[in-house]
Amino acid sequence: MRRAVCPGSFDPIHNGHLEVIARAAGLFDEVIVAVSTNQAKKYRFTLTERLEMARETLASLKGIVVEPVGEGLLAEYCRQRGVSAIVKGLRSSSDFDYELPMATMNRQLSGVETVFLPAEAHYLHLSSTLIKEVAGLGGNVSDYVPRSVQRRMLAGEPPHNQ
Ligand code: COD
Repeated sequence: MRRAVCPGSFDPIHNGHLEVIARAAGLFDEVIVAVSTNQAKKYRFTLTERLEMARETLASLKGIVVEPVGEGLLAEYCRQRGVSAIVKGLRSSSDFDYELPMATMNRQLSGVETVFLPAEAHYLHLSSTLIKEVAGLGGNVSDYVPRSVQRRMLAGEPPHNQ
């Protein structure tokens, strides 16, 4: 079985993420959507909420598993789970500059390859940060996030640390 991982904070998951995950599912037998937690980061949504939003949104797609990933090395997680590829979406050359050293390090650490998928043009500008800013200022983000995310954003909960 060829298994890949799509890692991210997904705070929250948005249509740019979903598009890349769906394309990854067409390339691999199983795709793990690995929702990360980093104590140094301040999240808008709890880990439980980020997992729920991803699971609710991806429930209808076959071959996709959503699970939390701890603070350790992603390369080690891939080795333990028999993951042969990390799939990342690329929006820009700055994404590439940021991702390339990590891809090389991950391959050297555990042999896992990184597969880069060019972001869909319609979602090139999307980031979780921008979506939170627009929604926080009262803008309509319904074209950019799935319903389960929109619902939670409208509920307007305060920031969390986890
Ligand atoms: N279109 C397409 N793809 C997109 C878009 C978009 N509009 N926006 C984001 N993406 C993709 C990117 O590939 C991104 O990597 C991924 O979605 C997740 O995005 P975010 O913002 O949810 O995730 P980040 O950047 O907060 O997550 C960072 C990781 C957890 C992936 C990263 O920190 C990591 O790999 N950590 C593991 C720790 C580790 O092993 N460190 C050593 C590295 S060598």
